[in-house]
Amino acid sequence: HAADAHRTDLMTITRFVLNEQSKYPESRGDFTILLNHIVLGCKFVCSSVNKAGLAKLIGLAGEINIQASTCSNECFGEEQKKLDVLSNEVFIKALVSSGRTCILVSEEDEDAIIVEPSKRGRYCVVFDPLDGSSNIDCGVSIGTIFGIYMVKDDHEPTLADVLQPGKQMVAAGYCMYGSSCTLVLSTGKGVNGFTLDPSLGEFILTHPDIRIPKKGKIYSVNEGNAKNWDGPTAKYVENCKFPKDGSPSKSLRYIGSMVGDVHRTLLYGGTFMYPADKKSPSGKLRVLYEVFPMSFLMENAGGQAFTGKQRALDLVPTKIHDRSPIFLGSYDDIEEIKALYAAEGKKE
Ligand code: P6P
Repeated sequence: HAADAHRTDLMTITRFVLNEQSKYPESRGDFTILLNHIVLGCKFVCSSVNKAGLAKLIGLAGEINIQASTCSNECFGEEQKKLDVLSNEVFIKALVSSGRTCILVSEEDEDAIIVEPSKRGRYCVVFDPLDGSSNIDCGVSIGTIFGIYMVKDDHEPTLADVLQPGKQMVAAGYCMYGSSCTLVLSTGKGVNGFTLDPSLGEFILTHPDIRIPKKGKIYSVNEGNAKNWDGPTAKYVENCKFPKDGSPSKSLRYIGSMVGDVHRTLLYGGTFMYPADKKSPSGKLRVLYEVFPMSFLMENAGGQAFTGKQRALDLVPTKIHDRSPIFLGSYDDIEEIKALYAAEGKKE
């Protein structure tokens, strides 16, 4: 009954990672415990995001949570926390309580969080708890993005432990809150996608061994910044619209939510770009918890990630909220972009 196997042989994300980790005899299950706490955070955010629309509808989200007069006093004045603030608190609490982290960097917090000694472990987690949250009200997919570094020993944690090139990450992933809740993860050996089955409260393997098409028919960039682009970016986008070799034009798809744009690029192929421009010479996206995790996934799916100057994962961040330009996606498409930048470099 092979056809029924998937119905009875439930490959949950925990089981999947346990299987992967069991290949390392020295593994003590710490990573699996850490991941389970990240998964808990994602389940919470998924349920809150789904309710946010409803809460907005019945007038709860974002305003003072005024209950019917029958409600006792403590209901009045309860401010509905913004979803990204709430998500951040949930992830920080989940990660600290895992007892497997020593440093946390969140898009929501100016400073890194050094975990108290009694709760410390060997992992540093960098994350954006709710990337694209400005899109919640219009129902566009948003997501949590995370990257994981491992420290070698239990020295007093410092920022140096997280100001590491992305190639040092041991794992990275995102959870997309859209029509379904999909968690895409890589631990350095390929990329796998899991979809939350709300009836089970489990993430089930639905996209085993994701491989990005070698070449794509889609480009994804905010064309509204075109007047500020540098030469190579402008040339690449021009080639997408008016191919010199007479091939069909590419389609433009851009929803302005990185997780949604990257997830489509990973599954369908093509490129996602947030280039540098005259206004923002380092681009807009953050190195640690947007550029590195998505670049890590792309390379593990057979794609590439380029900053305009170098392989994205080779970048060494100097500050925890550094930004970088990013071009990521299908291997051959990124090769074209690299060639345009190389040709520009030769002119200078
Ligand atoms: P722009 C969302 O605010 C975000 O950080 C990413 O999720 C998204 O890719 C990007 O900014 C969109 O930026 O300038 O095109 O609106």
